[in-house]
Amino acid sequence: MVEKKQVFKNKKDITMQKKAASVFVQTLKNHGVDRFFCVPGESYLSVMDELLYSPGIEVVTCRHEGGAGFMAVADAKCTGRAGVAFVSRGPGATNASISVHSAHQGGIPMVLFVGQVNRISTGKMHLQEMDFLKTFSDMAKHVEQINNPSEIANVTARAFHIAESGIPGPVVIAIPTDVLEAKVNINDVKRIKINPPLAFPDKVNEISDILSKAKNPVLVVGGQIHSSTKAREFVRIVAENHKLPVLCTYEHQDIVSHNNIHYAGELGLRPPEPVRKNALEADVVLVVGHRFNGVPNMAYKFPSPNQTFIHVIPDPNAVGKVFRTNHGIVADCEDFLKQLSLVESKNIDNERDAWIKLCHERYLNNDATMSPKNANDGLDFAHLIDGLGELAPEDSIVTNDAGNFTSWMHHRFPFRSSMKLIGSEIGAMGMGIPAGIAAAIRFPNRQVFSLVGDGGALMTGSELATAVAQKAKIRVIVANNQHYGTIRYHQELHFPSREHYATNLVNPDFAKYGESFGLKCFTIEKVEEILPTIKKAMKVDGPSLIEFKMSLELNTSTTTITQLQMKK
Ligand SMILES: Cc1ncc(C[n+]2csc(CCOP(=O)(O)OP(=O)(O)O)c2C)c(N)n1
Ligand SMILES: [Mg+2]
Repeated sequence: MVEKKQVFKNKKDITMQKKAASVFVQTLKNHGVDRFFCVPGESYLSVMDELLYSPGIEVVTCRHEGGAGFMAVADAKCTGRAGVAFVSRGPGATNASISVHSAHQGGIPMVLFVGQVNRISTGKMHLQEMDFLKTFSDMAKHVEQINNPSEIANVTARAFHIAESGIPGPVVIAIPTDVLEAKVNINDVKRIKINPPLAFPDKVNEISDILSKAKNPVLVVGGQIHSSTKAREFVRIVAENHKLPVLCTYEHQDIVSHNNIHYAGELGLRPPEPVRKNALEADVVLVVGHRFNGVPNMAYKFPSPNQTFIHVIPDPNAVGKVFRTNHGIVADCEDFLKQLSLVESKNIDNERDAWIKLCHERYLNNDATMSPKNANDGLDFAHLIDGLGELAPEDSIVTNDAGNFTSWMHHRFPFRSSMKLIGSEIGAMGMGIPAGIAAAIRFPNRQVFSLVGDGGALMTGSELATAVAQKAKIRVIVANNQHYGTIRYHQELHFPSREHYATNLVNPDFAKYGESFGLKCFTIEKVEEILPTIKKAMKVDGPSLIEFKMSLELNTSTTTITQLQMKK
């Protein structure tokens, strides 16, 4: 029963006696927060209580803070705004930390609120107490604990500003229980309006000239522009106007339609040789939106010292950090692309069309997109990806977990820029199912396919209960090869001719597992079952799951276990 909350004696009391939790909730709303993902805890009951009287924020109750955090990251990828998660003290925060790490390296805006012990208990190793400033200092863009109740609105507003500005990232805010419950005499705070840094038009013209005069330039896009529909359109126009092949960074290959002649491939994990050539043969490399740390630089080989490197990124600290940089442009990436799309390019060599065609053909004919093979121990995942490619509507959302099964998705699935790919830029297992749930709640009318391995499926599979509770129309596809197949691949590669330890898995019957949560489930054991089963799964008015009995022998889209063993 909802009871009347506070009895005020006179009007003055109303302004004097606001609960900090109340100001906090209103400040969240001012920042466009309409949903957060949580595992509740006794440390922030007052926030939940406040939401009862002040509706407008939907609370998605999750089964594990890792799931809640991944949902917040995925929600950010859907909206372009900070995704929000709420967890309780040390146990909740440490469970959620994988998503903070993922958002940090991926440059994804996120705010994680952590209920903290009362201030009087600080520094005493109180039950579940943790110094979050220390814990998250290497993982988050910013960490802060609100010790003064009067600061609650300001700090909350700044959290969103920091998470979303420059290169976005995760902000962790710890709030002691007694701070939330304190009475304050402050008002809620509105969103801080900040103009992002814009590129100087002269510099944009200079870059346009360099691109026009280049022989084999490439545009590399990813990171920050991934969640902007407008930026995708500017990428398309820039590629056409300036005659550029476009490479996409890891987990961002949906920025460009794969049937667009300008698409030159994905600089993901183990890119196929032809795609590597597209990158390495360029004379000018224009990277927009990505730090160019880690995966896309192909083990620090790209861009090489012989290539002119132009880096557009909204953070001066990211320029020249990893590579010698010829032109560093500290600017909002969408605006840079917009400006560049409006500059008329000149002096473009006629041979540029041939370069674009060559790059696209290399992508189309790369050795990772070979015809599906046969094996005795299960099906080639290529068949499933081909079926999905045939049936997925143009506005589909694909979420993916980590594992070798994704190699077919990365190299074979015909992404369109109208689709959305949501994966973890750190290759974190456990992202696939929660990400699908967050996307299905955000876009209830789009088909959402979540690709997971049998390993990842049981890392955050408990969130299937959340999918059922939320009536999220997610289609989970479990690529079941009964192994941590990726690690088995690395064992064969690096420690050949030995027993293979720790990589084979004992699994549940995934269809029965899903059914026990209330999902409609299917199993695919034959190639001819693929299309009818996907069609049936897509029609389910609620979450559905397909277990795909996959071969371990056909371990990646490029190699088989036997081939790896023959190399020994
Ligand atoms: C949270 C997390 N733990 C461990 C790893 C290391 N890892 C990468 S892939 C993988 C195996 C994935 O197995 P599965 O989901 O079955 O996919 P498969 O490799 O068989 O295709 C592991 C353990 C990781 N990336 N993330
Ligand atoms: Mg597996």
